[in-house]
Amino acid sequence: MALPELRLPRRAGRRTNLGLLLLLLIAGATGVAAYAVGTEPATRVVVAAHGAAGLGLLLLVPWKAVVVRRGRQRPASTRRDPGAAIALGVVVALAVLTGGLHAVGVTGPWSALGGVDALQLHVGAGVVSAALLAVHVVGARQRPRRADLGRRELLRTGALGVGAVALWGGVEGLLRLTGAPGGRRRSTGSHERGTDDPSAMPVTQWISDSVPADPGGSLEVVAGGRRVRLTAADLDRGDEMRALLDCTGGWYAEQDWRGAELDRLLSDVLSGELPDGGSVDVVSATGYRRRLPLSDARHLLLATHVGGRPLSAGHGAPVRLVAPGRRGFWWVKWVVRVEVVDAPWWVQSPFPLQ
Ligand code: HEM
Ligand SMILES: Nc1nc2c(c(=O)[nH]1)N[C@H]1C(S)=C(S)[C@@H](COP(=O)(O)O)O[C@H]1N2
Ligand SMILES: [Mo]
Repeated sequence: MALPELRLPRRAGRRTNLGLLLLLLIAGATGVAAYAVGTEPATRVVVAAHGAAGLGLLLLVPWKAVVVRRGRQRPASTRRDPGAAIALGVVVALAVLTGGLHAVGVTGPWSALGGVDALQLHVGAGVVSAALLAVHVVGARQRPRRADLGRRELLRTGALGVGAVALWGGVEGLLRLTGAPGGRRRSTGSHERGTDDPSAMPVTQWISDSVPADPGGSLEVVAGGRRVRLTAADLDRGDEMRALLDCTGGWYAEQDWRGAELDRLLSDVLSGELPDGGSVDVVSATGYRRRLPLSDARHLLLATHVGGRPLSAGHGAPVRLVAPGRRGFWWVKWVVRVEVVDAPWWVQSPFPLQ
């Protein structure tokens, strides 16, 4: 590498490492948060912070190179086994590379890599790097010190933050100026795929779910001690909603959906007002399920049609949930049961498990 003359004082190495640690922790936290939020401006803020933290790592590469070289000059007996450290460097570099590729618009999927795309590699690298980072930090000699929170250190940290945000802003500006596909992506980072053309919209499963052979032909609604069975024809009430599906896999599409508004459906079943609190469980034929606050029911649709035609099997026939403002994993497909429950919506796994 360059910088052969540069002889850093001991504390500089420590500062570099703490800066890298801070950026990695922010990247990991905002990466996960980016999947939990679905509406502006939260998506914009979280995704911008994520991009800045990830790109900010690049600013520290020249210094880290010196720290690494100095470590190699130490007597072998005082050195740590570098295996985990090298692996960490490789997966973090892979995360930055694949995140950048997705952002620019080089998204894959690549058949040579078994059909995985840039964002799948990216999230995989992010998760593996979290595990390796834990090993690396536990084995490190460095412990927190009072001086880490001194005025000088805070100023330096602030300068790193400003540099990181400026780098992210520069990349975003360049994508727009050059007309790269990435310049047109949503605030979540997703690229448009198949708006107003459901057959061009990807069919995606969350982790391990698959299109059921027999999704059943009816829906069970359970509320207020009643149990009602409805057919897809009963659900085609002509309620319409234009809504945008934004998959955490990095694509989005806006469609005209048609079916039954959930709150009206539930008040029919209850023959009256919905309770004030509580939640609604939306359960798929496959067992996949999500719990949403009942107060959202007014904005939710049980859709039987999209773009004026019945849903295809892949897109959730005979009925699927449409949940505007929520990421794709909330849009339960092949719905067989809708049940009003007392438990709060957050009593569930934050992300589906299948
Ligand atoms: C080591 C941890 C990680 C690093 C260093 C990292 C770094 C990055 C970088 C550099 C970008 C490109 C940003 C841009 O050019 O604007 C990016 C994008 C992205 N990352 Fe990560 N990331 C990490 C972990 C994660 C995790 C765990 C998730 C999700 C669970 C995630 C989700 C995303 C998404 C959705 C994008 C696209 C955002 C956009 O297009 O602006 N990342 N990441
Ligand atoms: N039953 C079930 N519903 C599901 C999923 C799933 O795996 N199983 N995946 C969700 C995810 S992650 C997304 S992005 C959307 C994708 O909808 P589409 O396949 O119609 O594009 O469905 C959601 N509904
Ligand atoms: Mo998704």
